[in-house]
Amino acid sequence: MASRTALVYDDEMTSHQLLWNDPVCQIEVPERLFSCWEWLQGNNLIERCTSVPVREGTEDEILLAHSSDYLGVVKNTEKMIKEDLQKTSAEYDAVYFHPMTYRCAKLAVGATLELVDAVVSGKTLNGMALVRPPGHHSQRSAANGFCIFNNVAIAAKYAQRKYGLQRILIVDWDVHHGQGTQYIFSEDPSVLYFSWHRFEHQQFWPSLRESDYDAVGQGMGRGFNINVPWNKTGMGNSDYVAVFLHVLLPLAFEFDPELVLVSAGYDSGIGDPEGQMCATPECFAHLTHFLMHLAKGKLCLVLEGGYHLRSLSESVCMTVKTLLGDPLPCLSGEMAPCLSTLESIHNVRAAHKPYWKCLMYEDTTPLQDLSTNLDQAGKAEFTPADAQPLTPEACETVNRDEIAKTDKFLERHMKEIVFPTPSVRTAAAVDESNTLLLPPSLQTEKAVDRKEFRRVISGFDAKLVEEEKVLTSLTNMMTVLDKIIRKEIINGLALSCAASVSSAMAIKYCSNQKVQKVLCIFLGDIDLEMDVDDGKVLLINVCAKPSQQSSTKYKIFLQWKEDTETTTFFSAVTGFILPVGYSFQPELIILAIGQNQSLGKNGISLLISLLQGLAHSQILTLIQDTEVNLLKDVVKPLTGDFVPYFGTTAPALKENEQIIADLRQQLQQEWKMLQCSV
Ligand code: X5A
Ligand code: ZN
Repeated sequence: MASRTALVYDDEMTSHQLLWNDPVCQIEVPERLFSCWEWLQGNNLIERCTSVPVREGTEDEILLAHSSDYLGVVKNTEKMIKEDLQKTSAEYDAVYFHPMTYRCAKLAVGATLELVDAVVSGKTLNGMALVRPPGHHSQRSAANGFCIFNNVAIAAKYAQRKYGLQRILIVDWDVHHGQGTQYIFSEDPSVLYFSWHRFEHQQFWPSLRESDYDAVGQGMGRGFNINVPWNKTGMGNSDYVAVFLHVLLPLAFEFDPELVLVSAGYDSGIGDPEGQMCATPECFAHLTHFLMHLAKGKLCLVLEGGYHLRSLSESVCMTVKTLLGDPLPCLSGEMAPCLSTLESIHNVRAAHKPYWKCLMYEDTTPLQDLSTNLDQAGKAEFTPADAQPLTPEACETVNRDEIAKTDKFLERHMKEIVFPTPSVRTAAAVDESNTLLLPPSLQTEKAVDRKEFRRVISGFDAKLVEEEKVLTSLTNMMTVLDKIIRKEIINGLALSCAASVSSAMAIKYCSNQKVQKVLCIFLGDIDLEMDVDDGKVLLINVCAKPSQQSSTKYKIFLQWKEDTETTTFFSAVTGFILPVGYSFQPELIILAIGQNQSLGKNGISLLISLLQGLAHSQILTLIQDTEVNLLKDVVKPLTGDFVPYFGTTAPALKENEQIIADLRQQLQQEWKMLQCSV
């Protein structure tokens, strides 16, 4: 069977290389590509993907984004001798040509288009193209920043032409601003371009005024260009995820793309000499995971930058593993975005408020005059290697030491965060009458009547063990939970005759088993007092009926007017539930679906799917038997072969947005990922 993930690669693209001494260009080496390939091989990821052969992009395809004069210039370099290559290179900023450059650049375009064909035609769900030279700095008539043809821009135009796509999202997570892509689509409302980039108040290359947050697009394209400037180096996992949760995802879901293209540069990863950022490889798994929820999962990643070979390769592996549907490692590090990030998030949200319904209730104005005051705030400064003038040889040593330091860090780090994947992903325990509702491939569990289980149950309430039906339902639940805790399965579900009792018991069992932090999300009415005050359990109750209780740090009540099942819920998920979840960093998740929950099936499956970014994807789902019709919709996201789809997320009711905003305000000092303003 063809795998759901395409991989496009050809080692011929390693033949483009620098032939003279140039300190700016020397980091863009052929090994970048080969090292990714080797690392994928070492992790047995290549055989798990559908391998797609590369081809040359045609002239017509290149002309979708470039002028014929410029195509002519590049074509001419094929026959040039070194001196002329050097001369042509010097006409552009940070570019080198080699006799094989034209050929490789055509292969990079063709590889990207083959990937788009595989994904849009439905041959595969998603995929990645490993290409050189990169593309996102390349402009209609200019090479720039190691880029010859703009692979991703051409791909977007190609997908529009060939498949009639009307909305394409381009996410550029490379650490540099893809100004080339921005220029090509700045007046085009059919392509939403998002880029974050090292900016440092315009001090960092390419040092353009139009890389700042207030460049929102022009003419018809106003609102369709999103720039998030990084004004500090040292940005890490929490900064990246905060920008996704509070900027990209709300806008992207409202945009409702039919295809997502990623300018996947990994110079935004730890150890990169260009980026000087701190995001660890698993961060890219999380970014990928978020994007897999758009466009019915149609996601194409195309390599751009990334100059620390180990960091680049580990991050590419994390990306591909996630595309394949493997469980995600937990995001490491302290989960709190820095002040400078909050300033950028605030500014870009303010700048885009006129164009996006999801931002319309913001009461914000840009903070540009604060930025200089904030200059001292934010991340610990990196000590720049060139603080005092160094000889070229000394420079070389410093760089080598820096590279080795990250190598060592990553070797340890990856051992710490990646744990072996259980061979069974999902198991279910439901009573006989309901097994028919489950897909035949699913592993079903029979309740195991263990002394230990009985002890927990009778310790909670002695009467419960006497009722056959209740006892079975609770032992069902514990059988599945126990397997999750023992890492025999990744996630599971159980039907319950009383979701409140089952959740309370599941929490108890976790604490007996020394599971330190449990996130319990309860949808619907809870009809007993939950004992969650020891800081080991965080309860979020999403309920329709207004409760008198007010929220505390570990017991949060989210209620709103029932009307808008998708919209309100959507902003609650990205703007509240996930930020709290990422701040808490649970070891295990209990998701209970009780009575009177007012959410639609799409909402529930989206929540289940996105929650798999937390707790190593370990989720126990409890469904009250009255809600048994939701069984199928719960199983699909758990087994991972389904993408919930919403359609565009229309404007939410002001009162409901206000409820979420107030809660965010109340709890953002406790759960720092909730912050989206300074
Ligand atoms: C694709 C890419 C970076 C160019 C940096 C020039 N280009 N200083 O990462
Ligand atoms: Zn870059």
